[in-house]
Amino acid sequence: MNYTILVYGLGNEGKSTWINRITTGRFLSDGNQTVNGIFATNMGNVNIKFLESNNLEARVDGIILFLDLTHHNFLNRLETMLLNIKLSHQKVPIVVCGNKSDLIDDNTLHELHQNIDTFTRSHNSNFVYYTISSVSNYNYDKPLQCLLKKLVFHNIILY
Ligand SMILES: Nc1nc2c(ncn2[C@@H]2O[C@H](COP(=O)(O)OP(=O)(O)OP(=O)(O)O)[C@@H](O)[C@H]2O)c(=O)[nH]1
Ligand SMILES: [Mg+2]
Repeated sequence: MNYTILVYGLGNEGKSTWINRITTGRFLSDGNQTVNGIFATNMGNVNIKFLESNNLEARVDGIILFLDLTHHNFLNRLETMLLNIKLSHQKVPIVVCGNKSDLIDDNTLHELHQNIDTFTRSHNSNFVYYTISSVSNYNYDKPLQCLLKKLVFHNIILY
């Protein structure tokens, strides 16, 4: 199984750091535009090409959108980025990562989660949201797990 996943977002959101964390386990922020990873699963090995870009033109199987939780106007930025994605990718599964949760206190995080829940319900969007951190490793593997479930099951063919 081979998939290409676009790791999408503006600058400094933590895209390269997460790609390094998920492919090598290390905390490293510099990185190439493209990194290949092989993941052992109960359905066999899955080869993933992670394409880091703020460009939506490439044909990809899934998109992971990165947004830094510490930046202002999280929901506005989320809405804008989702609209951009929808213009060129209508059917591709999307996972949104609110990143750098280690820098946010629990009360602010709780409030953010409530706002994101409301946003998700009112926008009838087809994305899945995770709060993550590449520093504390909180939920860092969930975005890939979630996308793989959607991609692998989508491709199952009954002979
Ligand atoms: N505290 C904290 N810092 C993080 C986390 N993830 C990334 N960073 C830091 O955020 C900064 C930007 O990370 P990058 O991974 O380079 O961000 P990027 O989105 O790839 O940025 P560009 O390649 O410039 O678009 C670096 O200083 C990272 O160490 C996190 O979960 N928590
Ligand atoms: Mg980068």
